[in-house]
Parts: sequence; structure tokens; C-alpha cells
Amino acid sequence: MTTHLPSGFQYLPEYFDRTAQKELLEAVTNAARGDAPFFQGHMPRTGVPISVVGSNFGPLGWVADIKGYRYEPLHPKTGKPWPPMPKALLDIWDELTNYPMPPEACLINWYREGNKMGMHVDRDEHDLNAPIVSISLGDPARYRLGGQQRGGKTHSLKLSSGDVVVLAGEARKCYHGIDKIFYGQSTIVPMGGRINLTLRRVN
Ligand code: MD6
Ligand code: FE
Repeated sequence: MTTHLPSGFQYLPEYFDRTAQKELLEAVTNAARGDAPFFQGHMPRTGVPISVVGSNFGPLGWVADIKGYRYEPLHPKTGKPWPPMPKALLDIWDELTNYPMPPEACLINWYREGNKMGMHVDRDEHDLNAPIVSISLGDPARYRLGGQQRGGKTHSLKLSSGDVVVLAGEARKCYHGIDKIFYGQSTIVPMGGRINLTLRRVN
């Protein structure tokens, strides 16, 4: 039996060449060294720490703490606005989506050795029809994409540095996660590991 990938799912291998990857990573490291250091979130209610640390670009940033998941204009630790969205990210949004407005948030997730991300649907955004564009940088990752119901059949895909995934249409509401990082296979991230950038509309 074969199953098809959900409609609205796009996989664009090696969308960014090595030079473009390095430019994006420079923006990430500058943000992290400046007003937007990586911080550890916590699961709502339980307060269990989230192993993958994060930061953001753009007018709004995704934060997770005991009170819940939400978007905030200021970094929870520094109290500063998130750094502006790099132009290359505004450009890729325009190239890959038909959405009439620019992304409001770019979540920067940094996966270190042994980190994974459980199956989830991104639903903290107002408009679940707006696409999400996801960029992988650094160590490869095993990505899992399921259906709109938890526990159904899934597809598995290896994402490498420079690869881009778009979740739009039906796929926007599908479960997905990261099973594993192939730690140390890439040297492009200065601090090691994998960086994932996700561009989102919030409101
Ligand atoms: C990751 N990606 O690649 C996890 N979310 O590290 C996501 O959770 C994701 O790839 C929304 C849309 C696209 C994604
Ligand atoms: Fe997600």
C-alpha cells in the first residue's frame, strides 16, 4: 500500500547554497550574541524543560513557559525586541508562498546532541491557513510527517543543511516532528548541531 504526502507539503532540497546558509547562520549567531540569546522554554502546566533551545527574529517571537505557548514582542530574558527578520527570509517567504503579507515571526530552534522534537501540530497561530516555511541548517535530521490525526501513518525524510520544507494547505495541520539529529555530520553551524528556522504568520 502506498500513501501520498499530504497536499500542500513541499520539500525543496538544497534550496540554499553553502554561501547563503553561512549568511543565515551569521544572522543567527549575531542575534544570539546580542539581544536574542537562545533560551530554554518549558512545557505549559508541567513546567518540564524543552530540550531544544530557541530564539526568534521578527516583530513577534514564539515562547513557551508554564503559562502556555504564545507569541511575544519581547525576549523573555533580555526584555528586548527580537532582531529584525533578515532580508533573505522575507525573500524566501515571497518566493515560496502566495501569502499577501510578510511573516511576523521566525522561530530559531537549536538542536544539540541527542535533541529531538515530539510529534506536534503548530496551532498557536491565528490563521492556520497561512503557510509555514521551514529551513534546515547544520546537522541532518530525521523528519517525520504524519496526518491530521495523531497516531496515523507517517512518512520519514532526512533533512540536510540548506533544505526547505513548506507546510501549507492540508499539510499545515499535519503532525510532524524530529526523530533524531545526526550530530556532528555538518560543521557549518559554528556552535555545532542543527538550526531550524520556521517563518510564520501569527495574527
Ligand atoms: C524542525 N520543524 O525541522 C521542526 N513546523 O526542526 C517543525 O516543527 C515545523 O518543519 C512547522 C512547519 C514546518 C516545520
Ligand atoms: Fe512544527
